Amino acid sequence: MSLPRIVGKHFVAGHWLPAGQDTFASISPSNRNEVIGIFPAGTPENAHDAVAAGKAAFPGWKRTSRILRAECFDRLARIIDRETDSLARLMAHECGKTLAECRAEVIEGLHMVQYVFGTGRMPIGTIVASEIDEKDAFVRRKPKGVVAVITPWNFPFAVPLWMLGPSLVEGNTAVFKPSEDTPGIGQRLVELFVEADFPEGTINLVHGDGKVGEALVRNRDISVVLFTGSYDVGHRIQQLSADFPDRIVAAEMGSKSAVIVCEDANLDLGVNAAILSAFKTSGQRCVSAGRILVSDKIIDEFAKRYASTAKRLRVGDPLDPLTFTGPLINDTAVQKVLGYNQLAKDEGATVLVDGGRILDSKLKDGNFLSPFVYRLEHSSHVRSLREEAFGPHVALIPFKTNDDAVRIYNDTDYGLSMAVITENYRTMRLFREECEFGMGYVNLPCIGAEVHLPFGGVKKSGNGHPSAAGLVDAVTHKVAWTVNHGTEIRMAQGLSASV
Ligand code: UN1
Repeated sequence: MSLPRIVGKHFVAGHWLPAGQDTFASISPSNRNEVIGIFPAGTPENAHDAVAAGKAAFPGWKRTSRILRAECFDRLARIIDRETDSLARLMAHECGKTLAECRAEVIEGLHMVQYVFGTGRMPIGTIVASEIDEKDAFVRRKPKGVVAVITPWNFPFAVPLWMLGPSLVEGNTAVFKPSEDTPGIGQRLVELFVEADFPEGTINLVHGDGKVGEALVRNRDISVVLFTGSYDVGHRIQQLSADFPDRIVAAEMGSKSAVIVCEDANLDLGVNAAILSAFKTSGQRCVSAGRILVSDKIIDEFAKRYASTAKRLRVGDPLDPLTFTGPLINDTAVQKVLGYNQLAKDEGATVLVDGGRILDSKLKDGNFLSPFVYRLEHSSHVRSLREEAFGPHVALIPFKTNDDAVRIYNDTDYGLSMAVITENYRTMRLFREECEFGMGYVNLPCIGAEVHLPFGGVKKSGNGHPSAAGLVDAVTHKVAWTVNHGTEIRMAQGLSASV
């Protein structure tokens, strides 16, 4: 059943602005005949107005008691809880993730809101010692100003909340630009902020593509850019931001995450973890595994079981409770994955499951792809083992020793997520210490992070703190505050105070 069409609007300084001439449509990835809504294509002027609104609201919001700021999030939590089902349904229609996954995502967003509310009455700085006994020294945090929140389609509700939550509770204001593939759920989220009574100008929304994103990034009144998305866009944001000396860019970009299945692995658990890592969300999580490294002692048996499980995964309608995974987000994504499937073949892969477009009559109007699984020896110049396909495309790569597995794992430009399947604590520790990653898992898939943990990677995956609770450091400026309780000046480092 389709949903009523959304009338898209920007939200600036507490007002919903009707669309002008230039609009774009949000189309369901399950059925290209289903229009979710029509949205205004943001202009540089819209971006400018939204930043100006955030700037105007900043002084008042910053001075509002932290506890009152946090209480807005308590109201928001109750509204999200009430709306869980309708949000999940809209999300499933708009981004094609299964209803169960969409519910989990709404709950993940809710967890962030609850976490942020909880921090309202928690300590917000530290008291440190001074060399001089009459001096008290404090580390305090100040909000940085207006934060640009630029988010992807694949977590259109939770990722914005990971960013907006810590930003706003710390006293910043925000301009939010949702992905142009999921503007409907982005707008719905802002409606909930409005209902929760966040003051005018504290949260602003502009719709549109890279043009409006770039206008935000070029605006000197933006103090922080929080970004999750592709490496190319993230890198462009970093380059443009180099012109602003005190701007922080926290970027979470690509990955070629992996599961490492060791010789001693519990095979059932290993197969399950590797299937979830590669194919949940059709491989479209930033943490999805594009590589399964498997000990050469067990790879034959592992590959047999893995391929037979991958073949029986149900790809289909996200609203059908029996579906394991839904479509890809759009045709560009489909073409990219098909290109990597072909590349793997050209690079000498042994194809174990030859996935591709699903053309059966019920799914032909959507972007449905079945899993593609192949086996290939590691070698540094093999592109399909290094580059991100962002879809249901996964390599099984044999390794001889655990040290080889470390070397193979690290041999990409990325470093986001890693899971190791082993019963041996020394093995586990080796991978923890030697692999380059942001999120590490043992006997689990390499997806499924929780909001109170840091989230972000290294190398071309970004700079480690764009999303989830660890973000507080990116959206605040730490200040040292030192007070003398003596009646005369005494200096640290033995520095003379006599004049
Ligand atoms: C993302 O893929 O962009 O760790 C975020 C996970 C989710 C978040 C993924 N909690 O799989």
